[in-house]
Amino acid sequence: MTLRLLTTGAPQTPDLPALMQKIQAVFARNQLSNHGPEAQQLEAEVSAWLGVKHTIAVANATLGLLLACKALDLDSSGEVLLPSFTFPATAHVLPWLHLKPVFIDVNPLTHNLDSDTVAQHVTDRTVAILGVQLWGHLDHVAGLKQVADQARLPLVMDAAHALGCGDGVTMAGALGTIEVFSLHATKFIHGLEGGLICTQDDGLAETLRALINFGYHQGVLQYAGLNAKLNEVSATVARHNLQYKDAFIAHNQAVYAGYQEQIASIEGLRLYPYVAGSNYQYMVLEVFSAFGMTVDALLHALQAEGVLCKRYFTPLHSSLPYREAHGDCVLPHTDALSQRTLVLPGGQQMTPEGVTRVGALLRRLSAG
Ligand code: T4K
Repeated sequence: MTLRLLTTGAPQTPDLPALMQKIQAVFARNQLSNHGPEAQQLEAEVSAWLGVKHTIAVANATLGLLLACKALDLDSSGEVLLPSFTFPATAHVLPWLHLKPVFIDVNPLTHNLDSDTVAQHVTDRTVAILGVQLWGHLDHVAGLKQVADQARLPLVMDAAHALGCGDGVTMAGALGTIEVFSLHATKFIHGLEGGLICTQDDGLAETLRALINFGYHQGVLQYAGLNAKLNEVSATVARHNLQYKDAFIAHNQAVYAGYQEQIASIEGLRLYPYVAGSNYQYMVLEVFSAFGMTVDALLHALQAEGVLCKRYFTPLHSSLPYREAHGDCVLPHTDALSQRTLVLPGGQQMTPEGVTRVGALLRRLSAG
């Protein structure tokens, strides 16, 4: 019997036949891009869901973050505070705008920035805080907002992981000055590729709408903008998947509970401690020395059994694009987390049998 491959990041797209009909309707309408009806509907649905005034659909979260920082018109000699334990896209937007990153260590339990640590790094050169809601964690955002408000700085949130996180009243998207979600194929809700920029600020929303459309504002070329529009097929796919958001969260939560049960008795392993209101998308596993294997050895052993996991994240401050300027940063929690963290397969592919299979493998490997 061949075992089914289980893959971290496997896209989830239920009821493909229904989706195909919707895509056919897009082609029948013949409006394939340029803020068509699907993109407009997606924006309205997300705004209503998250309780945010403006949602702007974009081609991906990386462009969304870049244009969010551009819209804020930050002083280009300024510094931006951000974590190093994140996906490279968070930091990469800064050099494009000639802004200087200042990498800050994260809390080893939450994997996210602590507002006290951020406050200690604010100087008169700081022009913005670029926080991340890593793994969909939101608890630190109110503190970051307080630090930002006190220093009169904008708070940009990389919310790539956080769509659907919140208590139903206060949701990710409505917490920072501007927040940016990802709709990449591997995300909780995907549109093949895509992103969503959220803001409560009318002026920023107007600027962003121009910046994603070459800089045109009401037909007049006002800025040196980019093309970051979301096409109609991606918007259709995202809207289709959005219908399943509650089912996805319930399923993810059950998979997480299953992994918790499987891993509880294994020394040296810890699952990321999700709190209520998460979307439970990432099955984040921390591997400590008591487990008896390095993360790389564990990845290889799992791969040999058809379980394809991924290691996240390489510290950005010591990565090639940044190390010349930032290599001497001392970020011990970031370094330690990057050595011990991987993501197990999650999402719709995971049945209870799949979770048991991964658990049994981990138990076998821990026994040496
Ligand atoms: N900020 C943060 C905090 C982010 O995590 C990300 C993206 C961004 C910003 C930028 O968002 P976008 O500009 O992409 O909208 C993946 C995703 O590509 C990336 O979007 C995501 N974060 C990151 C956490 O994960 P990689 O480098 O791990 O590998 P990738 O894309 O090869 O996918 C991982 C696994 O998923 C593969 O091994 C197999 C599976 N997969 C992937 C795709 C694309 C599939 O089974 N089918 C697929 O179609 O980045």
